[in-house]
Amino acid sequence: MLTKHLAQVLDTLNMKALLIWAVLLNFYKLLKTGDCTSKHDQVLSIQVTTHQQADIMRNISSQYETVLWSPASPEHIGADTEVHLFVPANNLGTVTDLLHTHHLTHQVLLDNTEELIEMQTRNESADPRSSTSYYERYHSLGDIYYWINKTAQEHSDMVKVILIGSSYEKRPLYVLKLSGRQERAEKRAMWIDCGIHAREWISPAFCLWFVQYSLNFYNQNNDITEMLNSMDIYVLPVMNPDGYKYTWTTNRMWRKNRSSSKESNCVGTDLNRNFDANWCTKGASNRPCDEIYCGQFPESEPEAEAVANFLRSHKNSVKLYLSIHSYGQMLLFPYSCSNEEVPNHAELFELAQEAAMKIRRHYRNNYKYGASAKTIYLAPGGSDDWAYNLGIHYSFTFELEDRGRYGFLLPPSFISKACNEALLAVKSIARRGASNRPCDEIYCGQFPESEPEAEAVANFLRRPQRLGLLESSHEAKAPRSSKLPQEKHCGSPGFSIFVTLILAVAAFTVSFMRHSASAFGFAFDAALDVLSSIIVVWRYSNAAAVHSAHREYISCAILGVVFILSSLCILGKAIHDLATKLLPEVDDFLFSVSIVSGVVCVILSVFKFMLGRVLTSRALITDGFNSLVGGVMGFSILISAEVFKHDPEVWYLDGSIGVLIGLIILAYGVKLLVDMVPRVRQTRNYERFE
Ligand code: 9B3
Ligand code: ZN
Ligand code: ZN
Repeated sequence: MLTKHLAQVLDTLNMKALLIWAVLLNFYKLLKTGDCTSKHDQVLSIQVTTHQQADIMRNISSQYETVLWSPASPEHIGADTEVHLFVPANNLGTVTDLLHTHHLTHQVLLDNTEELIEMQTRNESADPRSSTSYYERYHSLGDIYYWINKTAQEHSDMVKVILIGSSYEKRPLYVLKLSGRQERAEKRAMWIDCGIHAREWISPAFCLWFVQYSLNFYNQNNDITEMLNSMDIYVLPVMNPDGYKYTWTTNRMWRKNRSSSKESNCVGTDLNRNFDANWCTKGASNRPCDEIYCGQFPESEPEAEAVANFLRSHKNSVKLYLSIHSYGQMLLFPYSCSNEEVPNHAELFELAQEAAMKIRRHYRNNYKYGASAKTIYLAPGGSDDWAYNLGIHYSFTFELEDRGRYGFLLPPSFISKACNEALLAVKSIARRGASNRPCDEIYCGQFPESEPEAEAVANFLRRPQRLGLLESSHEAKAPRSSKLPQEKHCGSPGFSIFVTLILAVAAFTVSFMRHSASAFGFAFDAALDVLSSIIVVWRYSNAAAVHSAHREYISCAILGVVFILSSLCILGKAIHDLATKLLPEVDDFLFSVSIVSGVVCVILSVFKFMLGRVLTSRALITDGFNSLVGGVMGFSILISAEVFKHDPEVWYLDGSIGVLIGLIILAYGVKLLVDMVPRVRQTRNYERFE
């Protein structure tokens, strides 16, 4: 006995020692990474204030083996520039010493970029518990080609694949053409390209996100449906496949394409300096080793040439050009290549402003906007300027998230937010840009959130991107997650579940005490309500799930089954009561219970209907219907008891209402199943592609 105790005490002591040891070890690590002798590659943020410092910074970034993240080229470094510089571990000491001697203050933006990179390339699909969808991960070039094929096959009615050319290393350049099922004469078109710059991984991720969202929500969501019915959308997911591949295999920081020539040992041309818009003037470089090398002549690069050829041959239909880049959070429009204002500057400014405002309102995120030359830097040869001069007078370049916190190494957990906010901007610009007049018959999508009250409710629901039920394991894996903006957990679905649960218990008690068919039906329905609320919480459990048509359909199908089951119970009980000629007993207690539950259920149902309408979610509307039925049942008890009091002949009202409601629920459940089962089958491959 004593020895056992002793052993226990010793064990605890051991544990304590171990704990202290571990704490000390971590402390040591912390101290070590705090100074500049990190063994890891880092990204530094350096504040340049004087012209002298700018000179020094330009020298450092060009003479040492570093990669300039921001600005794109040393020549854009001036006094008052915040420079983001990637420094490999072996150069870190030298570079930071230089910074110190020249009184350049710096901050470590990212330590251990290797780990971040590893996190981005990890194939999570192997983990079945992973709750992230295909679209919340980054994908290799091979995966993306596979996805293009698969998407076109599964949506052959809406998607066509067009081969517009090939890259320098002879990889195909595929464009997805999305069109609604409505034929309209003289259709306008929108062009979106992603992945001009290899290291900007969020850009191709956005193109994939955009395509899946459009296909899933066609005929589900008014603005997407209108957008696709009124115009064809050409999506080039990866404009620079060679460079993109290179960032996966060799150098994550690569920007240009992979072309080479005999004149130089350096590889790559900046595709966004290779277009014929003041080509290779100030803001581009004619040195092949530079990051903003403009190439040998305009459209010398096969990737730029292919895009230019395609747009030239479609310039009558394409009214809107969008090019997706990162990072910096900006909505830019021409010109980049000159300080001149374009003729419709005011209109483009307004469009960008409105889009930025929506992002701020919906996602609490700030995007800068304006003409490129004044907003970032003077840069000639860009695709947006060229497209503008071709006659596409709605031409934009988006710089997606973030503003430098992770830069090009934006963790996968940020993909959904970055894409959703950009999608909002695309929808906003497309709605007005597609027609010259603010609102004409060709396209004036009636946006579901035009009513401010509805929008406020939607924001409320959208804000907590993870409601907690499916809290994903990968969030824990993400480093520095403590510094991520914390999303508040939303108590409202939980509250709804709690309230209905109490009502259900109360109603069950009442129904057995008072032998009321309606009370029994109500009780069952309240229980059902709890279940359906849980299903709806699951449906919206994370940002990607919000856009998952598959989840929507599964939720509805499960609700259908639940509806059928409960309708059978309600019918059974009601018919039994009618057959045995059960008389409703009446007293104050019964009255108050029915009033309270009826009112609560009706309020809940109104709330759910409103949300469901705003989010165009059938699952939510169904859930609202469910609550409404609960409310009706509550009042039914009240009414039938009241009627019975005045006219004892009418004893069957409660039972009859029970039968009626049972039949309605049954019909609704069957309809849900009939509608949803084929759709669940259709969409089941969406989220697990590989
Ligand atoms: C550059 C140009 Cl040339 C343009 N027309 N629009 C935007 C930019 C900025 C991007 C670039 O290519 O440097 C930022 Se990644
Ligand atoms: Zn870019
Ligand atoms: Zn909205």
